[in-house]
Amino acid sequence: MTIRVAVIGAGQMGADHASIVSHHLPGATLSVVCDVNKDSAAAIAEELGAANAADDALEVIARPDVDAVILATPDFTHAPLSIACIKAGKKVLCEKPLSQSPAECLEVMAAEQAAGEKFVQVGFMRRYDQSYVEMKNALENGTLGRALMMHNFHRNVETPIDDFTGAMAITNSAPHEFDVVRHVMGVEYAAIAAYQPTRSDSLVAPVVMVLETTDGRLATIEINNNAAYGYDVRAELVGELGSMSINNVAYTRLDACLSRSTAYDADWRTRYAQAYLRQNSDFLSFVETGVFPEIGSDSWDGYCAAVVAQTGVEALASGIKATVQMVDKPEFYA
Ligand code: ISE
Repeated sequence: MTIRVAVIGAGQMGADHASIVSHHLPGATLSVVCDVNKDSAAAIAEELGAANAADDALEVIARPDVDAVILATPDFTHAPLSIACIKAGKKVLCEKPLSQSPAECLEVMAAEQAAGEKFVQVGFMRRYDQSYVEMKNALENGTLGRALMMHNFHRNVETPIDDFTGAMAITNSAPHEFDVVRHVMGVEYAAIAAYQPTRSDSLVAPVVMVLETTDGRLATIEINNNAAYGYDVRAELVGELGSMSINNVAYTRLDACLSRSTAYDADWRTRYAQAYLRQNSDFLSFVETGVFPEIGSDSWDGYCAAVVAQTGVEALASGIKATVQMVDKPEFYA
């Protein structure tokens, strides 16, 4: 039986997810494209052959011809719409973040626990990128020895929206690293410090964070949303026996005119195209089998990212290292 998928949110990411469902998930059908701007939804639905376009998210979630939902709506809608999916008995792939509010993440967790099963996969797609897969495998097979530190660089060409702030570098961009460092190293965070240099212009300056884990390891994260030169995400995992680095991925090198060069991606959508395919395929399997994907991010992961992001914003504002305070992990998410 084909899985009838509704994509809610017809912006950049919604269009990308709708295209993946339509072209790359053989067991799925793009049933509905929904957006408050119905014209935007209709344009994508027509382009991709979806049967329906709509403008009411709650109505779409309740539709009997919708088996699963992908949420690519504005961040503040993610938690309430995820809860609506849980109550409707529909699995949902929720674009990151689950919420920027830890309290809202706890509400999603409470709804899942009341329903007695997981319904929410959070769209931290970096876990599916081959670079982090290989890094985690190297750690787990003992090649690196015990992990000590992980250094992370996350650079965008320019801020995605005009009124982007240093705090948003922490709440919008850094959650990818907050999640993938936890996933690769198998750690939880105890404290975070955050710093910003001063730019000579009015652009948002980078944010550099140092995170301590509950078991004595460290992570450093640089977020630079105005790197200018290219979309450049790298990392190095340092173990007691060795280290593994993630280089910027370039599938080709140009040798011409007495020079050698490789190109950067313009943004995450092309750099992580394969990771999105893997993530969305895993989500479809989750819908078909009810078995949560082994490397997928669940609502607890969404909560952890929200808590450390909120704490990081506090640390940036105060200039003082802040303690990460989380609820105990429910057995339900063990
Ligand atoms: C954006 O929202 C993403 O999720 C991208 O993966 C990230 O690189 C970018 O910095 C964010 O703004």
